[in-house]
Amino acid sequence: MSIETFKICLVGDARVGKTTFTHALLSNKFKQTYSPTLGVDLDVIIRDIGGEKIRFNIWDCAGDKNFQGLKDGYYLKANAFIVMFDVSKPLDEFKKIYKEISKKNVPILVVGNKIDLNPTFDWSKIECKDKIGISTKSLSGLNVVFERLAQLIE
Ligand SMILES: Nc1nc2c(ncn2[C@@H]2O[C@H](COP(=O)(O)OP(=O)(O)OP(=O)(O)O)[C@@H](O)[C@H]2O)c(=O)[nH]1
Ligand SMILES: [Mg+2]
Repeated sequence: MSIETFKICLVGDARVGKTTFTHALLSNKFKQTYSPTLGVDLDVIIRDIGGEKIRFNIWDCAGDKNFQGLKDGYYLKANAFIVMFDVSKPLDEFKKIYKEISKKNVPILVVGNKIDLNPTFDWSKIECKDKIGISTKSLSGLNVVFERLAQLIE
């Protein structure tokens, strides 16, 4: 039986927690050390959504500007984007990335990570419909991301 597969591009500034997030999904553990992604990492996450197994192919794209020349290739045929930002840091870079991705006419889920560092983050600063706060450190909200993605794609 074939399993429904979605390509998800996970983007955002360097150090916002993209790779820590996929690592936590796969291991249920928080990774404290930072090692920059070199280009892109591919992770496969399978989740039961509404009684059906869905395979999410997560393209974890480097935030480092040196790899920006490659990103149009990574983004080809994405079913959705996760634009991740750090709720404890300024939002300038997030706003630039969100603006660029929103031109693509593909569903976007905005994920504010590191809620443990700033639990009172003011969400009215994020002017988009589909947004969610998580903490990869305390492993909170991680599965909700996939439920929301599945809703956005269908
Ligand atoms: N306090 C806290 N720290 C976090 C959280 N998520 C990630 N971090 C830390 O933030 C750093 C982020 O590292 P990565 O996940 O590798 O960052 P990235 O977004 O993949 O960065 P690039 O690969 O360079 O684009 C690591 O030191 C993590 O331990 C979180 O929810 N809370
Ligand atoms: Mg990374």
